[in-house]
Amino acid sequence: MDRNAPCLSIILPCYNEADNLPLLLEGYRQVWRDLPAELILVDNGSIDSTAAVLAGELARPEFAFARSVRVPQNRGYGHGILTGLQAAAGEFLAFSHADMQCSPADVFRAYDRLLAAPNPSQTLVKGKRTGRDAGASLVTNGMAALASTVLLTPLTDINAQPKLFHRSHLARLTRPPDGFQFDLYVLYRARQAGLTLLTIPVVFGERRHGQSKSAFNIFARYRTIWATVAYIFKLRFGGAA
Ligand SMILES: Nc1nc2c(ncn2[C@@H]2O[C@H](COP(=O)(O)OP(=O)(O)O)[C@@H](O)[C@H]2O)c(=O)[nH]1
Ligand SMILES: [Mg+2]
Repeated sequence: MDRNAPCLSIILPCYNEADNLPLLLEGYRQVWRDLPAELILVDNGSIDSTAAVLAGELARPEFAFARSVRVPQNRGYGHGILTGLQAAAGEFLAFSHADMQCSPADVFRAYDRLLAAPNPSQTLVKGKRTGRDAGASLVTNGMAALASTVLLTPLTDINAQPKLFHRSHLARLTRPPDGFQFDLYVLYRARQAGLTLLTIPVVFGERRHGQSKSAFNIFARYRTIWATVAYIFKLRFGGAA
């Protein structure tokens, strides 16, 4: 690998997150390390002012560690992350969320954990949420239990962020789903390949601006849950892997 290539690329998919972007960049700037690393903000076909805000913020010298890629038309969360991963130059690749629910420091904590592992290139580090209310934990644990049972491999807190792995894992993502099931697919492929999965505890805060697109009301939440249940069975029995 090129000696000047970044050791770490952090991908944040952004869909209509214009109001969060200045806070997000400032959050990353505060914890940024003296490493050859890059932050890639994926404008995932946003229809708010994300493109203009990104252009303005990324022109500022203090955010020189960051760049953006744009998906012209939104195809879903997973497709946005994949676009960022494919544009990344880092030896290790991380992704997380852009709505300020996840602490920027978590990515670097995950990186420390990965480098301390016996075989970092065969390891995936993921967040595991703590301190959540009982209802949210029930859904998360139920989904993880179902996925673990149907897919015959242990999985926990599938949608916690961040996720971090060696770039060689990208080649295993041969049939990535476009939507919110992307996280499950990344973890399942890691299990299939025999990677070691390690977790770090993380706390998810409240979204700072805007609203969740996957769970903005009870119907959206159930739709997302149902789509994920269907996807779990498709992964196991329908050749979706
Ligand atoms: N819903 C949705 N979120 C996207 C998409 N592309 C990127 N994202 C980002 O994915 C992250 C999580 O989305 P969010 O709606 O907050 O989902 P939740 O946190 O699971 O309720 C945010 O940073 C979004 O900006 C997309 O196509 N749809
Ligand atoms: Mg969110």
